[in-house]
Amino acid sequence: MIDKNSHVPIYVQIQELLKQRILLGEYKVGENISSERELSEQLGVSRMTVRQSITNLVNTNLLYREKGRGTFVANPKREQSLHGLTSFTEDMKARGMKPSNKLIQFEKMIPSFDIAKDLQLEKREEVFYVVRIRYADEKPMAIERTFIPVKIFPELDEKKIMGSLYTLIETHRHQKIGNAIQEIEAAILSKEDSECLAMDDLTAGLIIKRTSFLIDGIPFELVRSIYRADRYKFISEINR
Ligand code: 16G
Repeated sequence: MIDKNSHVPIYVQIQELLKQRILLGEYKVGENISSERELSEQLGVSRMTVRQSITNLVNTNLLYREKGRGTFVANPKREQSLHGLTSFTEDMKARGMKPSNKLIQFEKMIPSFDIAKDLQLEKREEVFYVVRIRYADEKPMAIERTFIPVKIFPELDEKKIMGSLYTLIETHRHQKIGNAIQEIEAAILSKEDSECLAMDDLTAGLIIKRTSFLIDGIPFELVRSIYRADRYKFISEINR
């Protein structure tokens, strides 16, 4: 299996072998792969070399390590295009997955100065503050904390928000969604957020802050979404 006379470095050969095992379903998503010791014995190579190959596969997100538990096959990441202003519900349905939500918090409040400024609100204008965990095929993908000016959707309530916010705005309020400004950054998740997303402590998340506007330029949401970095990646086409 491993050709020590080959010009292909041994660690690369091991990587290819492990990739092959994943591809053939010998190692399944979420499954613990053989330990470094087992692999080094099986392949007749040093543990150091095995470790290097595994580290490379962890770095390319094909595998992930859990402290004290071993090395597992990672879930392929969902891709989200950075083109087009789509909703979570639309994105998941487009991938043939079933979206669902868990409502963690729903309240009416006076926002902080910064939030009011982003949403172009007058002093003491109220917002709905909504915290939802968003699932795809029952797996937690993201936590979203959304501020929606009450004047945009006064009749919003805990029941209505269980569906898609964008559908509510477009079909129930008959308002057209126009554009959004989005910022993306990486961060280590708080303990609370990693628990909500069923992740270990100290794992990375992708934080997306989006301010979205109706077609007439009025802001209708300010959202801070935290996506699981191991399940999500964003792609964009760039032209020169
Ligand atoms: C997406 C948006 C979020 C929006 C939500 C509406 C990102 C980063 N964020 O998650 O801003 O509020 O979709 O989804 O894509 P919904 O219509 O399914 O409620």
